[in-house]
Amino acid sequence: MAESNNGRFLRALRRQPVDRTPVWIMRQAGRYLPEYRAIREQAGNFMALCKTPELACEATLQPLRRFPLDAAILFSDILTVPDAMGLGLSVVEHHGPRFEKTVRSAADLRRLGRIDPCSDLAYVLDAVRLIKRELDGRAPLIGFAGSPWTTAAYMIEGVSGTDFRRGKKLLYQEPALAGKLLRLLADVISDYLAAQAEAGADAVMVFDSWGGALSAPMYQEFSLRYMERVVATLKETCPDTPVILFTRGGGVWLERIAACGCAAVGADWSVDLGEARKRLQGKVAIQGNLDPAALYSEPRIIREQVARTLASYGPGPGHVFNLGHGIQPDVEPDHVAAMVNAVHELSAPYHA
Ligand code: 1CP
Repeated sequence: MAESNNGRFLRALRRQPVDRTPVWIMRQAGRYLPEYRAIREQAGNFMALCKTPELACEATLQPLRRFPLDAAILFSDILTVPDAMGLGLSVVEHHGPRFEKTVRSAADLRRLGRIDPCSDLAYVLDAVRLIKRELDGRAPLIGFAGSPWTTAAYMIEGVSGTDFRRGKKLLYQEPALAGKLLRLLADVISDYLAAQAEAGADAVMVFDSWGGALSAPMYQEFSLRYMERVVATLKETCPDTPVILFTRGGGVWLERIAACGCAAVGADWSVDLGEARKRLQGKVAIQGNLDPAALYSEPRIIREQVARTLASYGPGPGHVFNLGHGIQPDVEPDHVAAMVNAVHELSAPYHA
């Protein structure tokens, strides 16, 4: 019997048998959808969209109305955390996110403190509760946050579109200060993810989008170590909520990431899923990893690319299909439909 779209994703994260490989898309809500552009305009700006639970709920549900996705992801941003810590975020069209204040010195750090997500990020938790009510069990909901390092990198830099030179410089020049900031963020992010789980998120994902910018020892010391702390805390506060860790550019470190105690690791497009599966020996589920650029090709080719990705993982449970990173804003929605349908149609034999 076909499973409901509700069970497949969570079962796959637990490496339990499924009827088809579940699929969702990083950044599935967003600018490639005309209906997203419409509500963004209605909200006036990106932060207003995030801070209005009804609109955040609508943005979350939009991709699920178009495509038979196996999970919804909360519409929000990783940068709401530093915003709530007082840095003042704005997202300017065509320029990306920007903070009014940055954190580059001990004095800057002293001005920051632990926040209470239940009050300081209440709008996110209200959105989670509203989305859960609207989903009404049709699909599970993924909550998320940035990793401590990725969040810190934006707080130090203040703007995006850089190579995070300032953040990396701080790690080398003032490792103790960086450590204090990362410890604070690990605590804040643990509280925040636990609050999302408490409000109804069925799984949580940590986006370490800039972990791959670090050298191997720096990654261990300044990124992985603090993600490990987040996972360990969540194991105590919400032991039934699976955690997905995704380091973009982290393919070489998959074993170490998996050893953190997470349920699943995200793989970017540079990873061969079959090899990753051998390396990880069934200890965790794997999420990924079609190249987002593959969605620029015509639907026939997209189907072939999906077939290849499924074949590289091979038969059996433990795979959550996704892109290797976020979807690009200029992708045709029809091409997304071709990918999602191909995953459902072509994956059944791998679970027979
Ligand atoms: O409408 C707009 O112009 C704003 C574009 C936008 C969107 C749609 C931003 C600003 N954030 C989002 C939503 C978002 N961000 C989601 C929504 C849920 C979904 O996936 O559907 C999620 C999960 C994120 C997470 C996020 N924000 C990450 C981690 C994932 C990744 O792509 O690596 C990062 C790095 C950010 C920062 C950020 N926020 C926005 C932009 C354009 C960026 C990237 C900036 C950069 O390139 O450095």
